[in-house]
Amino acid sequence: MQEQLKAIMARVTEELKNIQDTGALEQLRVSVMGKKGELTQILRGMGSLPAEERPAMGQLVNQTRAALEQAMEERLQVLSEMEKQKRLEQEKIDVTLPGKTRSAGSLHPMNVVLSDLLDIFTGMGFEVVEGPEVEFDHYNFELLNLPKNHPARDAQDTFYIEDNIVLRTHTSPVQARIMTTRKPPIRIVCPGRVYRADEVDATHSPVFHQMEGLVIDENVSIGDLKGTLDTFARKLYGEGVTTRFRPSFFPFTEPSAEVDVTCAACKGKGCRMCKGTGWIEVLGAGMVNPKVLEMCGIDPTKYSGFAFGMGIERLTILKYNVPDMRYLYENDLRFLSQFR
Ligand code: 2U9
Repeated sequence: MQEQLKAIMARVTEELKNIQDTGALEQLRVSVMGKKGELTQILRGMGSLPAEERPAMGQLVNQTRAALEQAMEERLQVLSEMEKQKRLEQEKIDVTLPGKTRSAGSLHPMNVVLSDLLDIFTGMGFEVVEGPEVEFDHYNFELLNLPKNHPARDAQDTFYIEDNIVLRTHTSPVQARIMTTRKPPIRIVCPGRVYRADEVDATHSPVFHQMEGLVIDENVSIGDLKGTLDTFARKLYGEGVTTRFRPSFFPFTEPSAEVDVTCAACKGKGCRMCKGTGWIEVLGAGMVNPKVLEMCGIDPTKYSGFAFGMGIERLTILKYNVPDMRYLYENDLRFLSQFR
């Protein structure tokens, strides 16, 4: 038994030198000192020794056990430290490396313009209303005094879904819907997508965006229209900017005007932007045609109103000096990232 103990001690001492990781060390410990380990077996076998030999033998087993435990503990310290160093080496982070920059997005230029417009008009007490893009002929044309056979209803300009259903050609049907369902006073702006069967070029697209406005109340005059649009022009382009009305025609307004705003680039002196005139056309407007009021169920002897409309693409192109409308639709980051 003594020989056995010596042999175990010698063998384990030798094995410990070669062990390179804590997992293997634990395996060795279990094989020697675990429940079924060699040393444990020897301790169990002591029962078969003569009683007088047992104390000395017991002491020897315990000494061997203590010596092995110490040797293993020392090796464990060394291996743990080695493993820790290796882990630290692997997990090393170079804190001087540049970080990953997150690229922030930005509003599309037309959304910048739209939110400016909404700020200006809600600031003047207008409510924002939206409506369907697929619209009945009745709201898109009929109620707006565009009877059957009117040239603007020509299939060249309008996308028909069915005989009496179209893709709206303006946001005016949203106002018509409100007029048929509410009583004055009405003070609304209606932004949204509209559709016309146009060829794509630098200034046209079959899908574009408008914002129209409508005010109806007792005693609304063309002076109120002029004051509202002057305020709008000043808020959009700055103090000193004003509007100029030129006579025009729309079936839904009478009288009607094309509205110019002082050229923001030259403050009215005349430049390339305004082709030397000092004015830029940005709006259409007029007093709501009494026929339209009547068709929408509003008494034209009691109420009057004004309406106006503008193209958001056109306003955006003018604000940022964009040479071609198609840039607004192509989502090319080289274009869009200029508006951060
Ligand atoms: C109702 C009554 C009247 C809306 C109006 C314009 C003048 C106008 C154009 C501007 C450029 C369209 O995008 S554009 O091509 N719009 O000139 N729009 S008055 O008048 C209305 C609307 C609804 C019930």
